Amino acid sequence: MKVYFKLFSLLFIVQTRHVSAAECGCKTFRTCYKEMVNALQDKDEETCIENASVGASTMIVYFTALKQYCSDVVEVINGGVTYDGRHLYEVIIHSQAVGREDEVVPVMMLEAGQEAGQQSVELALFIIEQLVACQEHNEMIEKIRWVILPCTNPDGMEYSRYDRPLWRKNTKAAQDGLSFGVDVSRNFETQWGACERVTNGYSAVYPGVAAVSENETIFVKNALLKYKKDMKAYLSIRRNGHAIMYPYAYAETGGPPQTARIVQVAGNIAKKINQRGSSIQVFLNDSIYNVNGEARCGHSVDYTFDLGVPLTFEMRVYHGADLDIISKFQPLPTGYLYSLRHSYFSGIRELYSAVIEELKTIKENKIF
Ligand SMILES: *[C@@H]1O[C@H](CO)[C@@H](O)[C@H](O)[C@H]1NC(C)=O
Ligand SMILES: *[C@@H]1O[C@H](CO)[C@@H](O)[C@H](O)[C@H]1NC(C)=O
Ligand SMILES: CC(=O)N[C@H]1CO[C@H](CO)[C@@H](O)[C@@H]1O
Repeated sequence: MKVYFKLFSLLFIVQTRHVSAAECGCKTFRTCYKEMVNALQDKDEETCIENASVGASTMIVYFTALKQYCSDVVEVINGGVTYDGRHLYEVIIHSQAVGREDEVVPVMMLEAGQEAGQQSVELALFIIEQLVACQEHNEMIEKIRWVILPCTNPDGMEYSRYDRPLWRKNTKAAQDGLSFGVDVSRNFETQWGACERVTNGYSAVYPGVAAVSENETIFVKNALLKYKKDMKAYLSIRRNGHAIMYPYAYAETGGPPQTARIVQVAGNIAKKINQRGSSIQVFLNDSIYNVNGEARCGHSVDYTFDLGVPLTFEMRVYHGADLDIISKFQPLPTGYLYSLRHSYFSGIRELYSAVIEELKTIKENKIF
């Protein structure tokens, strides 16, 4: 059995320095977060998550600290275990509005890292930081219960981090003991068998022996089923690209009425991200099928859409290989990744606004 545990000290050692609120990109720190940052700093740990090198042990340190200091607004659940024994985390962020304890709180789920790599996981951790650390986003966590699955393929992430940057599967050994890895992003049950069958376990897009055969898939599916009743939006964040994409992945979309709304919201998100004008490329909005130019089966966004969640998207972030090529020819502007990260967060805020707007419309229609 292959074991890819490499527990280096992954958090950079930094010199003790005074942390001002602006440092983690917040206008005002929440009190619990300020205390947490000061405590981490005393232990010479990196204090803003976006400065740390993202790995499985970064998450252990970060979530342990969040649980200890900010349990009023954050809950962290170990929702499963991977083949190599890594935790699959579910992070729930919500602040109870005083006097409204009985209200049903709508859920937005963000999920990252199915296709390995660190970039999407890094963005998910940054979003967690923004929601928990920044007082100015308080309304976002009062009105919505955020369920964030920040790293849904940690074995693949660690393997891609050290050995094979382009690796995109998990690392589970096949029955024959020779090949290993299943493409989690093609392992969901919606249309799992409808694409041309890949049976070669060495293929980078091997979808597994059956739908939902992987612990990672089971973990995401269980979370979706647990929250689907109140879930208004689902976003699957992946590396390699710069786009917001809507269903279907396995076929060109027809015109069910919800789809018009999805297309509209995707356009609004793209507009927000493009408005920041920070990117070297245009942030695209289109269907998953159109962007890929071919069918992708067993996709979690299609699965979630078919569960009845009204707004479901795949979001591609940080350009991937494109950025490597571009940066060979021209130096990236300073602070490029910083502003990109913040522009992606403005896209998340746009999705939040769309959900809130929809809830208002529903309420008004009930009254009249
Ligand atoms: C899958 O998860 C279960 C329980 O969470 C665990 O007991 C089992 O070892 C995991 N399977 C693999 C292949 O790691
Ligand atoms: C969204 O995508 C369509 C084409 O798919 C494009 O015409 C439109 O300009 C895009 N919207 C934004 C805001 O980028
Ligand atoms: C030490 C270091 O690199 N700190 C940076 C951490 O990230 C923030 C932005 O989120 C920067 O402002 C800091 O300079």
